[in-house]
Amino acid sequence: MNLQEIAAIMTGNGKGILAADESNGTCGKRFDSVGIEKTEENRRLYRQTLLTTPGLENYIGGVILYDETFFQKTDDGKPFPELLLEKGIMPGIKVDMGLKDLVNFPNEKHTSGLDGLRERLANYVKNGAKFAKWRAALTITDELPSHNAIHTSAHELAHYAALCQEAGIVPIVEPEVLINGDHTIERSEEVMIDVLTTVFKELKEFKVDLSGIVLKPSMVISGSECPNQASVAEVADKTVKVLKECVPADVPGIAFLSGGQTEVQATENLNEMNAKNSNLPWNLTFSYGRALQASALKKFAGNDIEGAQKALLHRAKMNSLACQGKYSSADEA
Ligand code: 5MM
Repeated sequence: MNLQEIAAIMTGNGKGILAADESNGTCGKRFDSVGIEKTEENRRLYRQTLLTTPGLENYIGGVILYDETFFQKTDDGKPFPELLLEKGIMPGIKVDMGLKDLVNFPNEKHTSGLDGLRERLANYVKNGAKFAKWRAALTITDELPSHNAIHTSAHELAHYAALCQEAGIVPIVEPEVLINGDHTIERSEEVMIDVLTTVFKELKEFKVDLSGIVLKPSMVISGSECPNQASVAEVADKTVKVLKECVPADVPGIAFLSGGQTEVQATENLNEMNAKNSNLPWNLTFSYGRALQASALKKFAGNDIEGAQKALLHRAKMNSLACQGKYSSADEA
């Protein structure tokens, strides 16, 4: 499979991506919130529940895994990447090694993990990975993000993306602009334009083939503490406007992160974008973690495996409808 074929499976035909790549630390926070003990076996059982959901392949074209999960197996001994490939779902791997403090820039981070990445990618490819993911995270205040934080994050993303393509797999390029803070949607728009412009400049510098990447951005949205929350229509209009301005048409797919939005909010915003814009050059879809898993995790915590799978399948279906602009709140019933 070439890069374009992989990206089409991940983001085309009304399908999106399940982000199940929480590192052990982040997964631990999620487990704490519902009272599940943080053990390797519980993480395996939870991920097994998600990945063996009957019918998942109707709505999900790719699943992002974390290193530990990538090498785990089902109860009957099948490696998770193999299970996904059999369903026609692309297995992916988070390859960044997390956020670190950016020297001389208090309260800002950059992403670690470039050292040895070429060798790590070769091993993941040998074990079935078809795509990878790398997340940068930028904080909004009146002054931040700094020019240097944006530039450093974009440069690291582009270097990673070039290494993925060299290894024959699709890079998900994830420059997250965090929702935390009391900023307005206008400030979010301004920052997003700066971030995406810089990311595409750096991707060009690294000679990355844009037809073989998937962009995973945040939506243009009000800060979580902003007293005047923008409406669904405003989020959709501003997000699509910024993407049209910054993202070249060669990019095959844009798969949003949910970034702290509720399950329904993330679906409504995505639906509005697709319902109002029929001729976009890229597939506009989802790569949600919390907004696909929140209800499923609660059911799993209550030992209701079937309920967890039903909840995941429901959210995946709602978001698949949203990719096509066909979702309505009546579908939630
Ligand atoms: C922003 O987080 C990504 C998307 O998840 P949400 O839709 O919940 O925002 C997600 O893929 C994230 O990158 C992974 O969960 C890994 O996070 P950590 O914190 O473990 O690196």
